[in-house]
Amino acid sequence: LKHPLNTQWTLWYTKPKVDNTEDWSSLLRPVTKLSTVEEFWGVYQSIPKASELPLKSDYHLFRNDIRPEWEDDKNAKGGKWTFQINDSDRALLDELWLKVVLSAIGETLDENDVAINGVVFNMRKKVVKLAIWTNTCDKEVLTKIGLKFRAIIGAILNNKKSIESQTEEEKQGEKPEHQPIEFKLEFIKHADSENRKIPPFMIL
Ligand code: M7G
Repeated sequence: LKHPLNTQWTLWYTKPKVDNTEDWSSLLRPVTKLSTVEEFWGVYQSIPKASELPLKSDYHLFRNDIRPEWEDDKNAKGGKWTFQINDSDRALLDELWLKVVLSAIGETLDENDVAINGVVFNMRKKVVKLAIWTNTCDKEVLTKIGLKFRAIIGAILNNKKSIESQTEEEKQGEKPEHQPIEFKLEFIKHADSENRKIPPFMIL
């Protein structure tokens, strides 16, 4: 028995640029298409974990034939919610990416199933970026998606923190106190993507 996904998704990979003769479009490649839950897990087991990607490479998982580029018609009027994390904990990075991917293909990010175009993982120097790409800049829609994104990240970061603090506190026989971890999400319109001086359209 196979469990179909709501739509087909395409996994894309951007390989790292080694010299300046290579432009963006020559580095970006579709890897495979996914139509069922079973196909998703099969691919997930057989490709490198997100945390194992080389510097300057990306994973992109996009709905149907939408390209993971600002220029695609379906992306042009939208933008991306982005979260940056400076942490080398591989298990944490993999969990963050997996939960974001599952929420995208499980269609739990957006009540109406229409605003999410894809999700992106960027491996960069000292930082990993996670993004959710939308086809709209409607603030009401974006707020709902942004809050879901926050909840996913918050749950994972706070869980890690409470496990770490438990072991510390246990040694001292004290009850751990729970200060939620602070972090920021920014929404950047694709139309502003090439000009990094423009402030984010929304912050959560
Ligand atoms: P990035 O991966 O979004 O950011 O873009 P970062 O590497 O600074 O963290 C890096 C570069 O890749 C951009 O400056 C562009 O040259 C190219 N690039 C990335 N994206 C997502 C696009 C795109 O959608 N279209 C085009 N034409 N170039 C892109």
